Amino acid sequence: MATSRISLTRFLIERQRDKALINADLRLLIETVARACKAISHAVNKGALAGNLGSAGTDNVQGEVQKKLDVLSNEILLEANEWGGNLAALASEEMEDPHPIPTHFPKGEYLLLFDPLDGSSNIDVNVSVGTIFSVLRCPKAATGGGYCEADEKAFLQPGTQQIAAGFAVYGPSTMLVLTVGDGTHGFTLDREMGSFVLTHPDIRIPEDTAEFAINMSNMRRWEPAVKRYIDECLAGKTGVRGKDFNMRWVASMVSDVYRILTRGGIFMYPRDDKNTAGRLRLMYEANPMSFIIEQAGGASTDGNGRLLDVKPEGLHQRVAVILGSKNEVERVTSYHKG
Ligand code: AFP
Repeated sequence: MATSRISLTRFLIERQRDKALINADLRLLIETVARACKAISHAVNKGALAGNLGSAGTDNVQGEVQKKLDVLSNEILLEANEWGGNLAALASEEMEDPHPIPTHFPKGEYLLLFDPLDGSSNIDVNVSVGTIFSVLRCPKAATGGGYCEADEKAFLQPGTQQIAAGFAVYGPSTMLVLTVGDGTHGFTLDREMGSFVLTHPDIRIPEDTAEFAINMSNMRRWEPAVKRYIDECLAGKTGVRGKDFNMRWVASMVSDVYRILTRGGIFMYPRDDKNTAGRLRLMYEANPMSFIIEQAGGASTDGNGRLLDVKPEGLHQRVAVILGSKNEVERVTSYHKG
């Protein structure tokens, strides 16, 4: 690997040593999650060869059919993060309750939340999927009061309290996108070296776009503000926007968000009369993605206000998500207010 290339480890060491942005425990946490994502990437890439496709024959707490890789990815993340002494508890889309650190391991001040395999309905059709994670601090530890218990209320903090967030996308290349609060940075997995290499430092999202991402099959259910915005995009040059728009919908949030980070765009999963609270999960999908998007100069709202300000009431609560290029998100917000 060319010496000019910066590995994830060097990136984190520099933020620990030079910027005091993170401490050793958080560095270990991020490196451990990244290592788990390498293992998940390997399992995803093996696919049918390892008998990893298809359903596990079980449902998760959301009542959704679990894929074999959902269960495997969750197990990989649990096993990787139990022993480090840096976590008080973990929470996952695939588990109803928080997972305590086994008593034979030391605990730490951090809380890790994750969607182990986002977009899993795409696995069997060989479309990119990914892993999303979010890091909070124990409420008591934040006030020096020691480590919290593995109960739901310790996790119920607004997205503004996140210490770090990231996602992996298992695509043509495996990418890790990360923020620790000083911008958003992209790393590419070098499979020969087995390490993530900094290839997209300081990602900035264009403030304008001509590309939207939404599941159009829900159109009849949308709120008027969303309907107005999409109708104007579809009218293109002939309408008030005066330019034509393109549409993308991968149905893997990690892929749509990564595209928006690289070339701009707006991602919308609004509430509707079927998904009355929205479809995406606040704590381990919307919050980490919103932190990443804001750190890259974009914006994220639930239609009423800044998404990161939403006060959580439940670990698996759903939320409406509109995020991406700042000027477009602000336009949709103004339509909601109007
Ligand atoms: P799955 O993990 O169940 O496939 O859901 C993926 C997701 O949470 C998010 O990644 C997509 O953007 C969204 O749901 C796709 O939803 P639709 O299947 O309704 O388009």
